[in-house]
Amino acid sequence: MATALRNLSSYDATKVPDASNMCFGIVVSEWNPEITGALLEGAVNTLERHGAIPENIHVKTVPGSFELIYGAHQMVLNGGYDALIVLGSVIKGDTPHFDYICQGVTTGIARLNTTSEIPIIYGLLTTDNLQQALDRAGGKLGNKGDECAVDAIKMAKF
Ligand code: DLZ
Repeated sequence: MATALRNLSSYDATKVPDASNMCFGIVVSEWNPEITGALLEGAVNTLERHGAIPENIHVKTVPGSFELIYGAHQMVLNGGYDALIVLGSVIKGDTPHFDYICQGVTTGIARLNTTSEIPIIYGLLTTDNLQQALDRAGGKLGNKGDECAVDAIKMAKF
């Protein structure tokens, strides 16, 4: 379903497990910081809304979305997490770089999900322009960070 048909911050709260005993790691990219900062804020607020305590939400930053793979892998190796979330924003430019980064991150995180014992939630916005990213980072289509937090709680309980 296209995101345009669905608000990323809308969900049935009665279907979200209690997160008060869960520990989460979040890896966030520094590229497009107005977007990734909003994604992070949404994710943290939503985790806390469902009971996660701030001490059990560990945030690490990486320079760009491509580094989300390494960052998530290191957090898996560190251990102690029930679920991880990666957050990034890749905005299409004039060269094929966009496609390589998106493909690389998607493949890397997908692979980590099959080799790790914890779920890694994919919060990478891949948009044609800044406005589409703003729309999905707390704008008219909600916040992808909220959606990732809900998915992280559900998958931690899985
Ligand atoms: C190089 C690059 C470009 C062009 N665009 C983005 C982007 O829109 N979003 C993002 O998160 N990162 C971008 N990067 C940086 C790469 O993800 C990566 O950090 C560098 O290629 C170094 O590995």
